[in-house]
Amino acid sequence: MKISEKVKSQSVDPASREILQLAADQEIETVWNRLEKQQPQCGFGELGLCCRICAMGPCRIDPFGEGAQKGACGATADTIVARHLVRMIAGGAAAHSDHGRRPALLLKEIAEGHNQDYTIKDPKKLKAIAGRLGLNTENRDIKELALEVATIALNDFGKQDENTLAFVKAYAPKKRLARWQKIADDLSALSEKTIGILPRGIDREIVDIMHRTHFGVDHGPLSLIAQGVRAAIGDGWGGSLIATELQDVIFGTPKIREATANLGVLDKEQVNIVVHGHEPVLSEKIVELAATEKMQELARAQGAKGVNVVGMCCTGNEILMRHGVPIAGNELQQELAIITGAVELMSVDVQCIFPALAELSQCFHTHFVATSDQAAFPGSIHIQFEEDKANLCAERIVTMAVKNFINRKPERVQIPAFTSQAMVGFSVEAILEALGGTPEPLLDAIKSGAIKGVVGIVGCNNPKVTHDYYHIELAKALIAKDILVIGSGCWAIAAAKAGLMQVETAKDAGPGLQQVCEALKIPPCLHMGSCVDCSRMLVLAGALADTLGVDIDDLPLVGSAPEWLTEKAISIGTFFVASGVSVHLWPMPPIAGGAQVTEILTETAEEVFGGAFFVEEDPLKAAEKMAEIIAGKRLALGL
Ligand code: CUV
Ligand code: SF4
Repeated sequence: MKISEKVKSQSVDPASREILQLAADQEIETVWNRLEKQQPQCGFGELGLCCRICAMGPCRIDPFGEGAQKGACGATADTIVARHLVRMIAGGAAAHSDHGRRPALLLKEIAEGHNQDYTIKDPKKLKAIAGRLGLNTENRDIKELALEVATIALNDFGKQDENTLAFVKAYAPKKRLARWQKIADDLSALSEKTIGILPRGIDREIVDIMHRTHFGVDHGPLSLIAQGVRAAIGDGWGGSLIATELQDVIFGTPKIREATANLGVLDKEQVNIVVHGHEPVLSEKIVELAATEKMQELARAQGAKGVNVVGMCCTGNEILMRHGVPIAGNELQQELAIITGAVELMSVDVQCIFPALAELSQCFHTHFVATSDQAAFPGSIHIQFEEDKANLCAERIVTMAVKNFINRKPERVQIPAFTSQAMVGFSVEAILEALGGTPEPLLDAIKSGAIKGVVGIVGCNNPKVTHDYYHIELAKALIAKDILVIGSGCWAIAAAKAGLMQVETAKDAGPGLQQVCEALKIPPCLHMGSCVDCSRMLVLAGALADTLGVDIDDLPLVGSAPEWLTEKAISIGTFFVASGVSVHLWPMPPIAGGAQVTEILTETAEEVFGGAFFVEEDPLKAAEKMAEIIAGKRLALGL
């Protein structure tokens, strides 16, 4: 198939290119076409200079200094930019944390015997969490312990006292906790206004943002950003971490395993079900039910060879990490999967799901099934998921997919013949196990310089930039510099598809990293999971810091979101920076209209937290800059 230059500029992924070309030839609309129709996009919005917070607005600030320099209420450019930014953090923290609430509620239901469809698959992890929280774990009934852990987690969401979240206290390194308190004290003294950094309640910090960004409340850029940081810490070390930890308890902690990635995992001869979204609660059940003899038999009765469940985006990452379920693609491949004509059913829950999928699926035989009470998609089929009837719901969905097989139009089926093998499942527990039980070997490799440092890459695709190009080029440039790359979300899927998660890829790493990878039989890029699993990276960083007796910002670590798109990515970037890890972003976030906000994020943050944001388009230059940051940290550590 001949691929046009235009399609080549849209994606570097060969499977995606094939389907994009097919879509172009058949005039099937995708996100790229719709984004094109949005051009030129609003310059005020791009700079963050548009405010719609009250009905005197929308107000805009003239970035050239000629027209209006204040909103009708008198809000300055920096106020408007900061308010908008922290509302993005609130959105991201809310999405992650509300996700975390689910496994917390489910664990409570299981512990109390109210849910028979789920069990506690990893009691060892439950004990480890309970131990961190300071609970007595000796000779305890597992359900009793589960109830205590779930109660503490749920309390962290809704508690009203001024104390720091129990999970933050239990997981963040001691030095960082003390630092956050000191930062709050210093900033309060400096501004003569109380400023808090340590989160009190996961939900509360998000509500606090919505309150203080309401018309006529907080107008101080620093004060606003500090609250953004507080909510982001409540996300990373709170909501996201609770999601990860309790999902591990209920579904099992990921172990290292082999899996397959890219659209080629769709099977011409089987019923294909794509699970897309974020929460594993239902997708786990779909995987389980699809594998039953009853469903496989039903599939054979329809003329299919069986039922093939594959993942997409972060719910895909969840079942990939825990069961090695193949992953069909990342965010920009959600439409492409349907355009292959081989998907009988796509089941979605929450987050990162294009509403366009409803109309698109109607052009094919695909059933597009929404399942969450929080997420409606006009034009979809809604099958309401309820946790206490999980098996029934999953069976309904799988049956519906199987029965749809006869409606497939073979002449419309085009499955790209591209797949890659990937070694996945690098939870902190799995990494430590690969290292022989302690972080010492990794620290030794860092000390000796075999590994110069670690970069965590996260997040998203964005059709404003060539799909997967930044993810892959950045990772390749880093491993060549002996920098170990870890990561999650859509980056991890991009890396898996590009073959970067194979032990053999170590040959493309620098000599030091190559040797370490070959000795440990691990790839130079490690898949740590979904977006909420960014908390795994925090936990790993905390373990390294505590073992060395230093703070996280002393370590040679950098973060990046090179194709970021969602508000969640902004929250992730913020909790990395707050934890002392500098973060690279591309594309440019909507802050350039606020000089003071930009300075706080790119300079002041460095002094305060030991990490700051930086923006760079060129992945090679970004890798250079990361290597510089790492070299600086190594020097300061005396390495
Ligand atoms: Ni949660 S948040 S586009 S699926 S990583 Fe992918 Fe990952 Fe960003 Fe969404
Ligand atoms: Fe305009 Fe102020 Fe209202 Fe924003 S809050 S829309 S700047 S008047």
